[in-house]
Amino acid sequence: MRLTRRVSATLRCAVFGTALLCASALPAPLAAETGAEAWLRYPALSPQAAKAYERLPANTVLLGDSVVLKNAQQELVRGAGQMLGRTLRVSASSSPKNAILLGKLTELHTLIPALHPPQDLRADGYWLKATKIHGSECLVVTASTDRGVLYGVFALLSKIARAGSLAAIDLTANDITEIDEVQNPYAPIRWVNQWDNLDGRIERGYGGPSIFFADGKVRSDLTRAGQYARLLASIGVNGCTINNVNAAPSILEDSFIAQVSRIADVFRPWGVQLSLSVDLSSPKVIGGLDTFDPLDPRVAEWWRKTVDAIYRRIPDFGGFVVKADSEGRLGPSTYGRTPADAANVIARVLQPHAGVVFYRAFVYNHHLDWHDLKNDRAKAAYDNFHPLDGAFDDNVIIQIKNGPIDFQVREPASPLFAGLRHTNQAIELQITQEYTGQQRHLCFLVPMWKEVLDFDMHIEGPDANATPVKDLVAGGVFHRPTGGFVGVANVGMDANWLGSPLAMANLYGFGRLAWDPNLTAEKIIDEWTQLTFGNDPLANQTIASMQLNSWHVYESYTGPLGAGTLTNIVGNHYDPGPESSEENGWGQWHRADHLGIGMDRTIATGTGYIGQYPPAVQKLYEPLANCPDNLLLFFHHVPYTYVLHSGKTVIQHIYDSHYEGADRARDFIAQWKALEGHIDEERYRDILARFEYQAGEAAVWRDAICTWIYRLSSIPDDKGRVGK
Ligand code: GCV
Repeated sequence: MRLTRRVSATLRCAVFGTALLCASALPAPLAAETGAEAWLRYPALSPQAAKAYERLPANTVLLGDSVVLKNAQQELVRGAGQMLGRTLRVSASSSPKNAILLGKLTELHTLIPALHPPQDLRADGYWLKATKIHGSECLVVTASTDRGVLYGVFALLSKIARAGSLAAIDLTANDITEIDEVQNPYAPIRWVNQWDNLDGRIERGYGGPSIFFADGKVRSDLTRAGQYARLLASIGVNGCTINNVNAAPSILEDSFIAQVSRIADVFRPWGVQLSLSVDLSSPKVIGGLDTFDPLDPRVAEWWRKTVDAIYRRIPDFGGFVVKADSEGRLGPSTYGRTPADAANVIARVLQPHAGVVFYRAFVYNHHLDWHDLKNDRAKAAYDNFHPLDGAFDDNVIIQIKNGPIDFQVREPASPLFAGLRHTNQAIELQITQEYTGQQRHLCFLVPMWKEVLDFDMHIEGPDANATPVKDLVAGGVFHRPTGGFVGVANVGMDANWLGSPLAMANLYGFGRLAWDPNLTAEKIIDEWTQLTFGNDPLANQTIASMQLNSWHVYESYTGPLGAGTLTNIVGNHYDPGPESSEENGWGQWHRADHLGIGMDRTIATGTGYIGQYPPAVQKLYEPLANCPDNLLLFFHHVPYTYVLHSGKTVIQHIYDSHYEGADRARDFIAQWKALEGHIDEERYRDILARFEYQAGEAAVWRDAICTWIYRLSSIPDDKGRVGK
C-alpha cells in the first residue's frame, strides 16, 4: 500500500536549475508539469485571454538598482514573456514611455511628482496603478519597500495567469490598463519554519531531503533554496527559519555561520530573511562556558558576541526561533529561570540589529502522570506563558500552535491567543501534514486554519469589537509592535517540493492567509488551482471542490468529534493507533474505556482547561449541552450512548463517520478519473495513484477504529457493518 512512485529529485533539480538560470529558455512544459514550478508556471495564455493585455505597455523601467528590484524586473520580463509571448523592453528611466515602471515611492515621486501615493500603503504593501506619463499609457508597480515592489510584480503576474482561466474571463475587469489597486499585508511576520536537520533529513518532512543541508554541511548547490525563496516571495512570505527547532548547537559555530550566509545570499534577492533555530544550551555546549543560565552575565556576553558575528556575515539576518523546556530540549527551567528570562537575554543582543526572537509556547511536560484525571497537556502553554504576559521585550514574539495540543485534525483555538495582551504573538500553523495524512492523503488545511483565525475570543476590554485570533496575532487588538503568522513548511528536494502536487495548495494557502486572513478558502483554492493546473473549467471546479472537502473527509475517517487524530502517537503519527495515546505521559489522551470516551476539560468536574478561555468562550464549551458536536470529545468525557445535537449517539456517529469518510475517499478516485485528458498526463497519473492509495488507507482506518471501539464498548453498529 505504500506509494513507490518517486520523482528523481536530482534529474528534476537539474532541469529546474537550468530553468532558473536561463529564464528566456523557459518553460519546458513537460518539466513544468512535474510540479516543480508550483503556481509560478506562467503558461502561454490563449489568444482570447491574451487579448486583455494587448495594451499592456511594451517597455519596463526600473527606478532603483537593488538586488530585489532587479529581480522583480527579471521576474516581470520572464512572466510576461512566457504568458503573453512578448518580450518587454528594458529601457532607461529618464523619460518613460509606454512602460511598466517598477520602483519605490520615493523614486517614483521624483519622476512623476503629480502622482499621489495612497495614504494607506504600508510596509511591504504595493500599489498597482495605471496612469499617463507625458501622455503615454504607463503602469506603475510601486511600494514603500523594494520587497513591496517585488510583491506587486508577482500580484500582476498572478492576475495575468488567472485571466487565462476560461471560467474567469472578463476582458473589461481584467484589463490591467485600468488598474488602481492597493494591497497591504495583514501583519509584519509572515514566516515559514523548516525542520531541517544538518544531516539533510527533515523532521516530519515528506518531500525528500533538505534543500539546505546534506551530510552535516550546507549544500554546495543552493539552486533549490533560491527557487524556494522565489516561491515564498510570490505569496508574500518574508522570512524562513532554515533548521529544525530541535536545533543542533553547532549551527551557531562560526564556521557554520559562514556556510549559512550562502543561503542568506540566495534568499536576499527575494526579500526573504533568513533566521535560525537555536538551542539554549549553546553557550555551554559550544561556547565553552560552564553554564547557560540566561541571567549569568557571561552567557549574555556569549550571545552578544555570537549575534554580532552573525550580523557581520548576514546583515539582514532575521533572528532566532527557540524551542526550550519541551520534549527533552534544555531550557531556562534548568536554572529556575523563566521563558522571559531566556528570551530577553537573546532579544537584547538582537535588538540593535532589528532581529527578533520567536519563543515557542510549545512548552510542556511529556512525563505527565496519566492516572491523574486533573492533568492536562492542553493547559501547558497558557499556564507557562500567561503569567509572564508583559515580561517579554518588544522584539520577542511568542509562537503559539493553533491548538493547545499538537496539530491534530481538529482542535479548538489555543486560549493563549487571548491570554497575551502585552506580548507579541504569532500563530504557528503546520503546512507539512504530520497528523493529517503526511501528504499521502489529500487534506487541504486552509478551511481548518480559517476556523481558528476567525475564531472570536470575545475579549472584553479594548472596545466592543470582535477579537478574532487573526487580529490578536497580527497585533492590532492590543497595538503590539509586531506579530503574525508562521507556517511549518518542510519542503524538500522532491521535484514538487512537498512530495505531492496537491499538497502544495497548503503552502500557497498559508502564504495567502498570512497576507490576508480575510480571504475565503474558496478564493484561495480557486487561485491556486488556476495557477497550478491552468484553464480547464472542469479541472478547476473538480480540483477545488475535492480540496475544499478533503479536511472533513480525512477527519471523518481518522478522528471525528474532536477526539484528536487517533493515530500512532509514539511512532509515525500516520497509521491508526488509538491505544498508543493512553497510559503514557505524552498527554494526547482521549480516555476511551468500556463506558465512554473523551477528555473532561470542564471547570466543573474536569481539568479546568475551559477556564483558560474568556468567559463568553467558556460558555460555548461548558456545560456539555452547549458544546458543538465536532469538539465534544476534546472537552467532555461522555458515555458512548450520549446523544449528539445531530440526534445520533456518539458510538453510532463514530461508526457512520468512518464509513462515510472512507466512502468519500473512494469517491475521490471517480472524481479524479473524470479529469483524464483535462490535465497533463504526468500529474493526472501521479495523482490518480495517490487517490487509489488513499482510498485503501481510509478503509484501513475505518476498520481499525471501528473494530477497536466496538471491542471496547461492546455496542454494535446499528447498520450491522462493524465486525463483519
Ligand atoms: C520538531 C511534535 C512533532 C515533533 C516536533 C514538535 C515541535 O511533537 O511530532 O516532531 O518537533 O511537535 O513542534 O516541536
